[in-house]
Amino acid sequence: MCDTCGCSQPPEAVTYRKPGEDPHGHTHDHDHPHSHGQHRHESRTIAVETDVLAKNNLIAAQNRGYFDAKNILTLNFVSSPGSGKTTLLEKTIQKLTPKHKIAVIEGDQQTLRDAERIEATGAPVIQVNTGKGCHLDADMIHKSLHELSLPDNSILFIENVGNLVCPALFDLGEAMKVVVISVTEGEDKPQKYPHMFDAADICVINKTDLLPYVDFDVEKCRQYALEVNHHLKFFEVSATKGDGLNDWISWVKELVSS
Ligand SMILES: Nc1nc2c(ncn2[C@@H]2O[C@H](COP(=O)(O)OP(=O)(O)OP(=O)(O)O)[C@@H](O)[C@H]2O)c(=O)[nH]1
Ligand SMILES: [Mg+2]
Repeated sequence: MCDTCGCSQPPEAVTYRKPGEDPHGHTHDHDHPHSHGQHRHESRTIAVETDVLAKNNLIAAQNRGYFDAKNILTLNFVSSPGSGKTTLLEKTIQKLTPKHKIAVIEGDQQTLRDAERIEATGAPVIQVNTGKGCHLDADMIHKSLHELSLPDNSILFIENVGNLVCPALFDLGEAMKVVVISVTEGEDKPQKYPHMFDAADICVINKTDLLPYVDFDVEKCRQYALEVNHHLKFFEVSATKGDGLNDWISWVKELVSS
C-alpha cells in the first residue's frame, strides 16, 4: 500500500474541485497521520499500514451505511491508467439518464479533465486530485459526499485513480468494484496484479474493437482472472464503438431495481 510504495499523501495536499472552480481547489484537514520524510523499520511500516487500513475500513462502513440508508447504488471503477473508465462512464451515463439520477466522484492525481468530460454528460461530478497519492480512500469519498448531496435512490459512480495495485486495498463503502482491463494491456494482467481482480466483483474487458490488431486472448484473460477470483462476472465491450454496451447497461439497470 501507499506507505510501502512511498506515495502517501498528507490530507491537506488532496484537493476537491468541481469544474470551473479555482485551480487550487480547497482542502479538508483531518487528523490522518502521514509519513513524509520518515524512515521506518519494516515492522513499524506494517503496523502503520494496518492502522491506516483499519481507519479506512471504519469510514468505509459509515459510507456504506449512508448509501444503504439512501438506497444509493455505488460502483467503484478501477483499472490501470487509460483502460477506458471515463469513456465507459460517459456512455453509461448517457444511456441511463434522465431515468436514473447519477453522480460521479472522479479520482486522479491531477487535472479536472475527467470531471469536465463527466460534466458534459449533465451528471453532477466532483474531482478529487490526490497529488502524489495513488488511490482514493474512504475519507475522500466521505468528504466528496458532503459536496454532492446525493438524492435518495440514485447511482454513484466512483472512478478511482488509474492504478492496478493500491486501489484494491481500500474499501470505499461501494457495493462493488468494477475492474476494467483493455485489450491493449495483455491478457496476463490478472496473474500479474491478482489483488485487484480478487477485490473486484465485475470485470469489464474494454476496447474489443482493437482485438483484430493486438495479441490478446480473451478466453485466456477470463481464465486467468477466474483463477484469482472464481466469482467474477465479465462484460466484453467497446466503449467507443458501443459493442456489448447493451448487456452492461441492462445489468446496471437490474442492479438498481434489485
Ligand atoms: N479503440 C478504443 N479506444 C478506447 C475505448 N475506450 C476508451 N478508449 C480510448 O482510450 C483512451 C483512454 O480512455 P479513458 O476513458 O480516458 O481511460 P481512463 O481509464 O479513464 O484513463 P485514466 O483516467 O487516465 O486512468 C482514450 O483515448 C479513449 O478514447 C474503446 O473501447 N476502444
Ligand atoms: Mg479517466
